[in-house]
Order: sequence, then C-alpha cells, then structure tokens
Amino acid sequence: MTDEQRFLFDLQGYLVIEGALPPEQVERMRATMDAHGISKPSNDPGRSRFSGFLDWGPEWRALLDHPRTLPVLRGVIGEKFRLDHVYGMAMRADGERGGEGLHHEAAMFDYGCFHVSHGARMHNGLVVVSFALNDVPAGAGGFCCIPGTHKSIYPPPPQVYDVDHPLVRHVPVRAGDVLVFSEALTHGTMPWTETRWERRAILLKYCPAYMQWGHIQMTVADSSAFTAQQLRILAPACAWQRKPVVEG
Ligand SMILES: O=C(O)CCC(=O)C(=O)O
Repeated sequence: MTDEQRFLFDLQGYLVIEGALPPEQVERMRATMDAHGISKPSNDPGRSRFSGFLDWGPEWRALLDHPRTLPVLRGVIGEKFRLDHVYGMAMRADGERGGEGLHHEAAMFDYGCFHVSHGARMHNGLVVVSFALNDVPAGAGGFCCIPGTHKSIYPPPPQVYDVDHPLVRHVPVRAGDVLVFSEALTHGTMPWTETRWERRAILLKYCPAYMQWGHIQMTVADSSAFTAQQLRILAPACAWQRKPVVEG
C-alpha cells in the first residue's frame, strides 16, 4: 500500500485503484456473467445481487488475492485477514428505486464495522473490495458515501441517511477500477440512471482473520482449484496460530 493510498483511505474511508483489470479481462468477465444467465437486473440493490462466481474459473478466483488489492488489504486490515462473503451487483436503469439506502456509521464495533488507529497503524473490521465491470460516470448511480464518517465521533443525524443529501458523494469509476471501502463508512447505492449499459460490480468482503461477519462460513465448489494463498484467505475465522496471508 502506498503512502498516498494509506492517507486517502484513512481520510475518506475509501480509495479507488485505477485500471486493476485490463479491458480484455473485463470483457471476458462480462461475457461469463452473460453465459451464467445473470439477467433481469434490477435497480433495487437488494434484488440485483448474484453469487457463485468464485467457481467460474481462474480469472474470477484471482480476484481474491489480486496484486493491486492485496497490498491495500494488508495495509488496512493487517497480515491476517479472510474473505467473509461475496456478491455481484447487476443494476439496470428501470426507474424502480430500491431498498439499500445509506447505512452504517463509525464505531459499530459490535457489528464488526470499525476503523481505528492504534500505535502506528490503522485497524479495520469489514472491508469491501468492489471491482467495476462497467464505467460508472459521474451521477450515473452506484456507490456513494459520506467521506470521513468511518471515524466520525458523533452519530450522523437521520436526515443525512438519504442519497440525495448534499453531504453524500457519488464515486465515479471506470471499468476495471477497484473501489476499496470500510463498512464503517456511511455509504450506500444511488439508483442507476445510465440507460446505455448496466452497472456490473463484483464485491469481495474481507475482515480480520479472527472475525466472521456473515452468519454462514463461505464455501466454494472445488477448493483444489485455489492456490495455497487463496485458501488461507478462504479459511474459517480463528486467531490462535493463524498464518499470515502472504508467506515469508
Ligand atoms: O457498491 C454499492 O452500491 C454499495 C454496496 C454496499 O452498500 C455495501 O457493500 O454494503
């Protein structure tokens, strides 16, 4: 993780890594989505979700420990982290407005969402790595947040939990970019308005190795297809004698 990335993540609660996936790979991944029948996308973030893609081949499995995101995960969570759960989002501009508005705030420790500094480093609970498979132009919809709320001291007043509130920032990205954010950030999804294409995003949610956020442990169809490093990321939660993700 670079000093600039560390500064930005600490300041805003999110950062964007540009051009992590080359255009040919993005194209192939979109085609794979089509082949798996990810159709009838909805503008309701809650109903636009799909899963199972870690079993779709090496390019999908490689998202787990992508060389551009791995250093950031090591920097914001630490050397011992795990994948908690994943889902993709396929959103269509259909005028429907869905349920997943702004949510979360700083210091939701009991809920596994936190961002704190101790000594010379930051510690985060649930952290999201979101790969964009389509361009998200300014104002098109998709991820939005109130920058800095991952460490605000006072609870946000109810009126800011509205995607139209002036404090809420939309975060534009290009296909192939990755957005990394803390779940302690007040964030949500703006309705998708770009009619020429859908929003397609792949979200991987990581947490410290000692913690499990979701109520079920993630499973994959064939664990022999994953590398030893990827299997360390997929291992169930534990603290005692946990191995660092990156060996050596
Ligand atoms: O990318 C988005 O639209 C936001 C996803 C979200 O709200 C979350 O991961 O908790």
